[in-house]
Amino acid sequence: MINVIGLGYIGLPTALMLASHGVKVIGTDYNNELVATLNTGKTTFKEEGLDELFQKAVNTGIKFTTEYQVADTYIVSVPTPYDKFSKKVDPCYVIAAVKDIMKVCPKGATVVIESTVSPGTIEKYVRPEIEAAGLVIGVDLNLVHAPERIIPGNMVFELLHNNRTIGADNKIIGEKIRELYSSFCQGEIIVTDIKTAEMTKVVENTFRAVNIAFANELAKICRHDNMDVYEIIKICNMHPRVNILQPGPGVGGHCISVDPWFLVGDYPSIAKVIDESMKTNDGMPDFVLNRIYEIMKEKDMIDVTRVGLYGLTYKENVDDMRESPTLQLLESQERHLATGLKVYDPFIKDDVVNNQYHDLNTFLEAVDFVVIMVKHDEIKENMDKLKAKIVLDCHNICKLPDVYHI
Ligand code: SAJ
Repeated sequence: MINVIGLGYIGLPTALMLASHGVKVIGTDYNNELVATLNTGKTTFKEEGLDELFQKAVNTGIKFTTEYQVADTYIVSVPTPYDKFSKKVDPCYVIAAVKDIMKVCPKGATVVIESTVSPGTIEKYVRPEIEAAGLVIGVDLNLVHAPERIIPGNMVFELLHNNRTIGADNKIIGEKIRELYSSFCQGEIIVTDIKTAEMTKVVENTFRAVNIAFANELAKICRHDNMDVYEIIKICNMHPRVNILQPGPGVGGHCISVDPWFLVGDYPSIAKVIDESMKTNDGMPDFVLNRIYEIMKEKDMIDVTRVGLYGLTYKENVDDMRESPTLQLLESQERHLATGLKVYDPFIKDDVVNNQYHDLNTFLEAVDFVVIMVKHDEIKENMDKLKAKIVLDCHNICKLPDVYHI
């Protein structure tokens, strides 16, 4: 039996995937409300194919609870935030989960940590907890790190098809966990050691962060000297060895905007490119805010309440707002003691910010200037409604004439 600890964006789909492939699974989360929702038969976030997967898993007997279970394998998918000052990973949730597991687990159980951690975290923080409890690692309890790679927006497909990495202390346990993931994973599964697995995960997200930062920096250079960054990237990408990503209003989500900081925190005197890249990405919401003021000035517009931000989520077609560039921009606006920007996102039904709208048409009636912060399909399908507006398109998706870009 597998006990999946933490039923968030990664733990829930993983638990459902295992259960729907015939593995006996119980999902545990300390959040009563979340567990109650799952037990009423509803998923807790939107993701293509998740509801169908949920139904399948429920039919094959998955259970959800707030209690830790007696199981032979535990999969830990809890958040790993970073400390805003030191930039280092904060492993408190992982440690708490391992401590709770040790209260119930039988001798010889395996703990698989899926949460993203910086290289050495398991060595530095998790092993000592287990040893302090008087358990011998490799005898009483086995440790494995199996970082996930699925992308929000395409999670179910990627869970099935991505290659995976398993880090383990010894081959036998590594192979055992590889077999568990093979129950659903059609990709290649590599077994390595724990520290290598920790590093690969952080490096993958850092690679993307640095590449996005490069695109964002190009956008700034091009803005400074009035060049078309999109045309330039398009042409450069026709070179056989160049593949530049797209600039945008900032980098959000709980991975790419967080994980690279772990390396800066742990290796501050070495990780210079990464540090600068993260600062470049983090500066984008402010850059957009400046663009808004510049364009308002150009258009002799003085009423900021006639400006609307389209999109609140961290990227297109998901309902996840964590570290979203729009939220960062609104925060920055407040720091400048200016407020009044209107906001709308089709994926956010609750009121989460001031001046938030819940219907596209009403939102558009209330503003003259629209800033496309997120390229949801909805706005792509309704571009003609922006015809009479001033538009700042942060994603280069609007083909109307006289559109502004970052
Ligand atoms: N973004 C850009 N320009 C681009 C691509 C993305 O500005 O060209 C922005 C997005 O708008 C978004 C942010 O970057 O705000 C991150 O989005 P994303 O789609 O690049 O990635 P995530 O954070 O949704 O998922 C990433 C993925 N990692 C990699 O692609 C290396 C995913 O595979 C990981 O599983 C996930 O992080 C994770 O959980 O670690």
